[in-house]
Amino acid sequence: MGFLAGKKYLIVGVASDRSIATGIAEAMHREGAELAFTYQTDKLRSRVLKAALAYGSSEDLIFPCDVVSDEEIAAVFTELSKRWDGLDGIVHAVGFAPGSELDGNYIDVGTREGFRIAHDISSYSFFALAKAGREMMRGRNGSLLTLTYHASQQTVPNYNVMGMAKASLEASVRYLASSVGPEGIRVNGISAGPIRTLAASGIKKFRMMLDANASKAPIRRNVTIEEVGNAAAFLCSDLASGISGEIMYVDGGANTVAMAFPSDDAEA
Ligand code: NAD
Ligand code: 0WE
Repeated sequence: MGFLAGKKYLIVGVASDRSIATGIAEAMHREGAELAFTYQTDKLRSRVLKAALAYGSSEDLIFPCDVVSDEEIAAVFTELSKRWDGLDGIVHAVGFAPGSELDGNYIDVGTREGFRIAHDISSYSFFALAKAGREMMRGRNGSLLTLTYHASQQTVPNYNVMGMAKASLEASVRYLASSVGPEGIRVNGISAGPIRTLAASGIKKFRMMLDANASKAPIRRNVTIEEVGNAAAFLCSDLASGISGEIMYVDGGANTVAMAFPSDDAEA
């Protein structure tokens, strides 16, 4: 029996079969969890349905949800509570800033509106889902999980305002953990290394970033959505009952290296 047998989770952030949320759904399904999903737009519905069916879910457990809308977020839990008597956790794998904010020197390309959108979609939405899902998680030792990136702590070219939004999201993990811990809910984040997903497509020099990261990482390669999925399933499970307010790195150790020689292996 898997370590998530009998547990029910809502997954927010599937957009393709390469989404980090898809890797998480796969691992959670393998460990016996029941899953519900949301999709951002009608255009993405068929892809989310495909993932839902692949991971043991069904058409009546997928819900529209643009996280900028409190009404749509509320409707997800209204509908979900008609099908499930409770919820053991929410996975938030959502991030967005206008494309123009992620291409060029921060002080040149940054705007007030870009800042607002990045923080609303990438950080506030985690809090909004936690607030709306709180009632369904009551009395079940639930767990909230989000996805972040190390550019919240150290600069990465072009990540710009997303770095601020991820710093806010990581602080939100700690404040939410402190806030809902007394009711048994744990809150954590996974800081993933770079992975080629839809959110990474169109990012200039992403190939170079992947290569640089692989050579810096102690494991000398990039991580996969399956590896992030396994860590996510663990953090959401009772195996992680002592872990809350934590940002766990799943980046092959890249964040622990201050300096790497590019030709390390060749010269060894
Ligand atoms: P992805 O494009 O597959 O997923 C991003 C998701 O965000 C999509 O499902 C999209 O529909 C959703 N989204 C965006 N705006 C939304 C809105 N207004 N309402 C509802 N949903 C919305 O890309 P991904 O890489 O799997 O991203 C998932 C998370 O992982 C993001 O938070 C991202 O910042 C984080 N992350 C990604 C990487 C990477 O290199 N890919 C590394 C570390 C962290
Ligand atoms: O969090 C992310 C992706 C964030 C993202 C990506 C896009 C592209 C398309 C947010 N908003 C948008 N908006 C769009 O219009 N990552 C961790 C992946 C990523 O994105 C980068 C990276 C890495 C790594 C952007 C610049 C530099 C590095």
